[in-house]
Amino acid sequence: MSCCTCSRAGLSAAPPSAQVRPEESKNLVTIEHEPLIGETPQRALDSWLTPTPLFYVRNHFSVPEIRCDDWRLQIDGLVFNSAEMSLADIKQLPRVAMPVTMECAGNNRGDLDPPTPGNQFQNGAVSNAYWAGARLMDVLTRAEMKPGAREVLFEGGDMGSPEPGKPETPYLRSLPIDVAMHPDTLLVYEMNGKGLPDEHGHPLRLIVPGWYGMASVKWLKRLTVLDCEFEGYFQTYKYVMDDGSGRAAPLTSIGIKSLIGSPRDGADLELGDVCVNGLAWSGQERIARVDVSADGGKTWREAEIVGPSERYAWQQWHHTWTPDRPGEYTLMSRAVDARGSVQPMKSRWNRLGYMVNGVKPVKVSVSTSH
Ligand SMILES: Nc1nc2c(c(=O)[nH]1)N[C@H]1C(S)=C(S)[C@@H](COP(=O)(O)O)O[C@H]1N2
Ligand SMILES: [Mo]
Repeated sequence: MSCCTCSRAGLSAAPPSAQVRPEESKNLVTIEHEPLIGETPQRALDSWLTPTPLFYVRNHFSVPEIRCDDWRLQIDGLVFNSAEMSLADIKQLPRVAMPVTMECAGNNRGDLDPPTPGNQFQNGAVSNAYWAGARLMDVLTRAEMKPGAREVLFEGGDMGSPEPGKPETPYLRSLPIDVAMHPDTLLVYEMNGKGLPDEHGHPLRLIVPGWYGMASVKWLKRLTVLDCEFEGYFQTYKYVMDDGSGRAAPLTSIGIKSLIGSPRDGADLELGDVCVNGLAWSGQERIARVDVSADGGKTWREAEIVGPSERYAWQQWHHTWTPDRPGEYTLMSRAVDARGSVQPMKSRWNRLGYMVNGVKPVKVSVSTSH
């Protein structure tokens, strides 16, 4: 088997300093300027760590102006020790660092048929970074939750009216206690080895590994321990799978998914070895296998798993495909995770356009070289 050197060239197993290649130090693919919503450009998806300036941004409101010196994290609700912590207090807690892939629940919404309202994301509302901070668990343990605690509510420092006619609200989301107390749920102050940039939640954000991005509240201001299930705009009305049957289930963990980074859809290729490569991820599970089809899903070949394998980060893969004659081909990739979950061939259509994780075809044409 011939070896694809192209996919290996982009690999870097040595975090945390993300490498920004000069030709990539451009911009996000902007969907909205204010509040800022931007996708990672397709060309950055061949790098395991997403360079910080190209990490997708999804803001519901304007980025709040926060001065580090004045900033405090307020901890209250059903706890014995209400407290205010400074950034220095949080940095004194044991430091944890890990790579985590974050995906917006609306990633690939633009592929749904019939279309659904909302940002028409293509592939790029997903990125991978090295995050560092303290365990939320350590903060909650110091606060000592009272019996009856059920959820922790997180308040962001941003606010506004989420849609015309709705009252102003901060960005608010809650987590069940067991998720909040999980040792991998982090309060992070560093991204790819540097302080958090303003648009990614400076000075402190939550990272809930394996969950869709909406759970990872930015610009954290307040944690409140609750004895009930929180209801709110971003918890109850958005980020729920609503298939029209009347039962809308809240989104939690990222659905298994893969994408082909190269070749691109519509590419003109020459007969010979073709390097097919891409990424696969599945919330909290490692990717066990990725299969590739060059005939629209009739037959599949196992791709080679390459690069770092980390629990919460996407997995790079590649496959050398040698078409035996010129023509039009439909390439597909399909991932399987360590628990045996298989990426669905088709996404489950839902009213708000979330969890679009179906197999995504890439059409290419192959001609003889001249
Ligand atoms: N405070 C606050 N936190 C937030 C959001 C927001 O608008 N405000 N957006 C959420 C959504 S929907 C996603 S997908 C991620 C995006 O994080 P990023 O902009 O750092 O990529 O942040 C989440 N946390
Ligand atoms: Mo999102």
